[in-house]
Amino acid sequence: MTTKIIIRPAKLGVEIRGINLLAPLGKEMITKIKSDLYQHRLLIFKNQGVISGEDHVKISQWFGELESTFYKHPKSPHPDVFRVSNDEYEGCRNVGRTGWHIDGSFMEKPFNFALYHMVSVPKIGCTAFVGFKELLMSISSEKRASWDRLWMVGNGHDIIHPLIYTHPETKEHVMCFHLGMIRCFIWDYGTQNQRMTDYNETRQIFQDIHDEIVKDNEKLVYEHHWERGDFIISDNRAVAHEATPETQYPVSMVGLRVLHRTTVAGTTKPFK
Ligand SMILES: O=C(O)CCC(=O)C(=O)O
Ligand SMILES: [Fe+2]
Repeated sequence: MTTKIIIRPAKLGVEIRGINLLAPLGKEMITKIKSDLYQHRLLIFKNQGVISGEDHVKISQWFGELESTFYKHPKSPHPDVFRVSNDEYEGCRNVGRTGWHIDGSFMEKPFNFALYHMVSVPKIGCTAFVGFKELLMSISSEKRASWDRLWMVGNGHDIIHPLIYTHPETKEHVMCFHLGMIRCFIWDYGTQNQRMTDYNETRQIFQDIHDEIVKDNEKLVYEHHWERGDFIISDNRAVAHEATPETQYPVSMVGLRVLHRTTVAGTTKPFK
C-alpha cells in the first residue's frame, strides 16, 4: 500500500497530510522531513491523534538532542515536555505572551527547533508565526541598515547576539530576539562606537520590530488555528512566534487549552 502524502502551502510553511509520525518512518523519510523543515520553516502535520509525551520526545530526537530550560509543571507527561495551558493546574500560564520571540534567545546557542502539539484544543487561541525572510524583505533599506547595527543583550544572562545574522544551514538572514526578555540593545557592538540603549530606547526598538511584524493588517503573520491532532515542527531560528491574547481566555469561555512543546538544543551561536 502506498500512502498518499498531500503537501499544501500554508501562508508560512506547509500543511502535510498522509504521514503518521508514530509509524516507523525510516531514515530516508526523516532526512526528507529535515530538509523540508529548512526549506519551509514550519511543517504542520495534520491528523496525528493524541501524541503521548514519550512519543513527542522520540519524534523531537530525530532532530537532535533535547534541551529543556522551562519550569517543570507537575502535570507535564515527560521532563522534556513543556506543558502550557490556560489553567494553571494543567500547565504553565502566560507562556509566549510577553512579545514576539524565538525560543531560547537568551541562550548562548538558541534552540534549533521547537515541536508543538495541542493536546486539548480550545475553541480559540492561536499561535502566531512570522518568517524572518519575509519580514526582512519587507522593511525599508534605511531600517535594515539600522537593525544591522544592533545586538541584543539577554535579560540577566549577559548573552549578546546580533539582531540579524545568517542562518548557518539555509544561509538566509534571520533574527534573534525576545521582545519581552531582552535587557537592552547595543549599537555597533565590538566597535569604538558601541553604545547601549537605555530603557526608553530599548522599548522603542521593541515597538519598532513589533510594528514591522504586524504592519499592513498582519499580512506577514500566519496565525495557526489549532485543530485536534495537529503537530507542528518549526525551524526556531527562521521564524518568530507569539501566543495570541485568546490563549489566556478562561476555560469556562473557550475550553481547556493544553499545548505540549519540546525544544531541540542549539548547535551554533549566532554570528555576523
Ligand atoms: O501557547 C502558544 O501558542 C505558544 C507559546 C510559546 O511561545 C511557546 O510554547 O514557546
Ligand atoms: Fe515560545
